[in-house]
Amino acid sequence: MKMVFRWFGEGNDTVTLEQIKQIPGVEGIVWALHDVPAGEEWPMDKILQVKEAADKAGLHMKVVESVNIHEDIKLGLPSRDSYIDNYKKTIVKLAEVGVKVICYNFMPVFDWVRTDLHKELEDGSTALFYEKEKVAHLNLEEQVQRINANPNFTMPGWEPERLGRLTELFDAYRDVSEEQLFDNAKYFLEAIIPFAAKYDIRMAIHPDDPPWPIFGLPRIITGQANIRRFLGLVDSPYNGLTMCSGSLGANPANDIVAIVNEFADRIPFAHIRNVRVYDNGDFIETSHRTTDGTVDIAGIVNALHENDYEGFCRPDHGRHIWDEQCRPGYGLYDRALGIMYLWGLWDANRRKLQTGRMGD
Ligand code: DNO
Repeated sequence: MKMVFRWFGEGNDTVTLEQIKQIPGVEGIVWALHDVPAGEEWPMDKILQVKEAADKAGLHMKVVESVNIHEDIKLGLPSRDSYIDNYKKTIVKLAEVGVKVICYNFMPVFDWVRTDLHKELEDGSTALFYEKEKVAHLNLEEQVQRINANPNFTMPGWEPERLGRLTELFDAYRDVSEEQLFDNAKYFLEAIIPFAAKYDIRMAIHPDDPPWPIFGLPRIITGQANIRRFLGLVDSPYNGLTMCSGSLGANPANDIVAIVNEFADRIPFAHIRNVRVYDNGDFIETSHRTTDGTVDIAGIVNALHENDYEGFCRPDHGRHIWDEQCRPGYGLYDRALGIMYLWGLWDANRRKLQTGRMGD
């Protein structure tokens, strides 16, 4: 398991590369050019700026999250070919700086969705929260304004230019079924996977978050059967999965240990975090510790270890603790604690394997 840490870039993150470097076992950053709109080719000079900063800090940049997919590709419009061409051009440049994994998603219009970015937990910390009932009545314009209220931070998936076209996008998706979304994904994968293979970059689809349709938009990366179908659309090790325990775990019907066991050799990247799911379907993001949420984090790490997992791993969203002012879900403190918990589980497994006795 190779530990990495998400970094949103100079001036776009409260966490510094120097701080990341001091978290035990972290070898690289998970990065992206967040100011390049989906569908555009990434400029090499900006990629090189990140490289220079990462090199200076002694961190690698092998994992990109995300190269976002233009809506026309997801909608299957004729213009998709030019956006696919741009995607390929970006792949070529990323290969040049040593990128090995591209995490991306195939969610129509929105990336992750929450109703509250700072919901208070019993211990006084705050965390991202999803209230099922509220989503049914959410005023999208208000939510967009709230998310974009801090002009210093762009939130991935909620970029102003994408959200400026909300009505138009909803109209475009009105007649797109899940089946069509799968067809459109296949078209994209057939064009991209052989190309990514040539450049030795593994594509890693991120599950939908939450893993069910919202706002009447279709969502397909929701659970084990659909993941199997997606990975089978183009059956190649380069068509991989970002195993995100928090996204999949929002639906308690998802058996994530089983997902890890079935797709282990197709998982180049893992996002590990916990959520507590309530009886009414609401969920809140908790600390990474297994007993704090409803996701079996220990079981997931055990399963990764049993499968000799050699891919990349990052802690995912953390709570906001110790008065940290940071991007929602992406502070330093709780994610660093999460990493130490993941290392604890991992090392205990390793020791158990070496000695046959846990704790020796
Ligand atoms: C949430 C992230 C997602 C992820 C994208 C991948 O914090 O895990 O935004 O980066 O869905 O494209």
